[in-house]
Amino acid sequence: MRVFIAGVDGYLGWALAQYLTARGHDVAGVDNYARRQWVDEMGSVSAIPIYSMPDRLAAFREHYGKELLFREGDLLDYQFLRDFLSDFQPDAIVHLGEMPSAPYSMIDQAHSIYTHTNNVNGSLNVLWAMREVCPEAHLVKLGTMGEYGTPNVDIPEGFFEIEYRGRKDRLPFPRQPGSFYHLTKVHDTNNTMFACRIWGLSATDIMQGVVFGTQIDTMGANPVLRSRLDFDQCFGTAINRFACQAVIGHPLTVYGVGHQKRGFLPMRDSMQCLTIAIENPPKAGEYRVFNQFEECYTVDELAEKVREAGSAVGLDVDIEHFDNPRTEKEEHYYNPDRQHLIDLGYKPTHDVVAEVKIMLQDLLPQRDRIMAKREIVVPDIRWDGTRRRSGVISASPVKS
Ligand code: NAD
Ligand code: USQ
Repeated sequence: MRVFIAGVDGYLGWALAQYLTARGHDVAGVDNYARRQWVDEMGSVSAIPIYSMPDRLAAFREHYGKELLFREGDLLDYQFLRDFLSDFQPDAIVHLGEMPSAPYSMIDQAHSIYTHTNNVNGSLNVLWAMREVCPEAHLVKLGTMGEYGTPNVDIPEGFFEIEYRGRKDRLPFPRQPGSFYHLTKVHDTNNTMFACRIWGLSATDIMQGVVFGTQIDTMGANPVLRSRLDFDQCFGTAINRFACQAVIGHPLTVYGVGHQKRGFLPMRDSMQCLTIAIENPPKAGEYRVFNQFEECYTVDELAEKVREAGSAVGLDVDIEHFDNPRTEKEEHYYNPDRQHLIDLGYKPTHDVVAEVKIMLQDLLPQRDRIMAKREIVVPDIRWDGTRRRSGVISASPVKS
């Protein structure tokens, strides 16, 4: 298949380009390198060193014996996007090209407006360009499990049957997101669903959980083929941050009581699931939703798993609870479905500790690089719009 990846220089995009190419697909991609600038703005670096796109493309060609057709550009530049899609004529478009951080979107007015402009308008451009130049293509749109929030009932995959005042319907499940970033994904969902309904486009809206991991098998040993891995308060996600904290001997920063539950999945499962969606497209005009995660865990449980993986590689890992910079429920019910991908053949990894051990082994050689940024590990971006660095509220008892 001909697959177009928006956001191909990113954490998931660079890995997906390789995974799909290794499976025999032809890949093209676009990126404006915004992620590199955001992390720089946070005063941080990728823990795994990343190379320039020309270097990445050369290593890609050598390793896979195939070109990755790349153009630098912005999804907000409609003409550029439409021309690229028109030239490439994709069978599938994987849209990963958005600003992905909840804390970044909460910094201040300017960052929340930027997040909305970039994400909602960029996604609208993708929909309009598809309609104009490749209406038969299948859009695989990255949404987030965070669109649903944490309701006190089970979470279905996008839609649910409801009976109200004696009448029944199948309606979109209510969205109660927890940040301006997560809200952009809800707006994208509505726009995508609408475009499918009125223009007959086909889309899979992926409600993905939090991804972790440093590598997928196809990357091999060449460092230029590695994806980035961030640990700052905005662009480091929970397990990735914990793994980096573990290698520098910083206590793992569990926010609040640590009972917040989320769906998590290793990067290799994310690649497997996205590929399943691409290779099993919906019917023409269909809009479908897949919940995509391996399993649900509390943040506390994950910190314990990182501690367990750490002790297996000789690291003594402490866990501390910090006052929560976010406004979120710390005790709640959480039971989302994820049956659609399982029905299509997804085999969840089910071994978080083994995956974290691989991460720690990859990250240990980067200890000095991470240590140099030690002072930015504890968060200071708060959901009330102020800046105050979180303090320790309690330490977890050390397990013997
Ligand atoms: P990322 O920031 O590493 O990747 C996004 C890429 O898109 C970056 O390289 C960035 O430069 C590019 N980009 C952003 N705006 C652009 C624009 N206007 N024009 C061109 N390029 C642009 O993020 P990621 O972790 O790889 O996530 C990819 C997608 O998956 C995002 O939409 C994110 O919201 C979603 N997602 C990620 C996770 C996760 O845990 N990583 C979980 C659920 C959903
Ligand atoms: N958390 C900690 N300590 C940390 C970092 C996070 O306890 O050091 C907690 C947070 O309070 C939150 C949970 O861990 O309860 C997850 O936080 P996160 O930063 O790992 O994930 P989140 O902000 O939800 O965002 C990430 C990605 C985003 C994606 C989302 C999927 O950055 O792109 O959409 O995961 S989901 O969580 O399902 O919405």
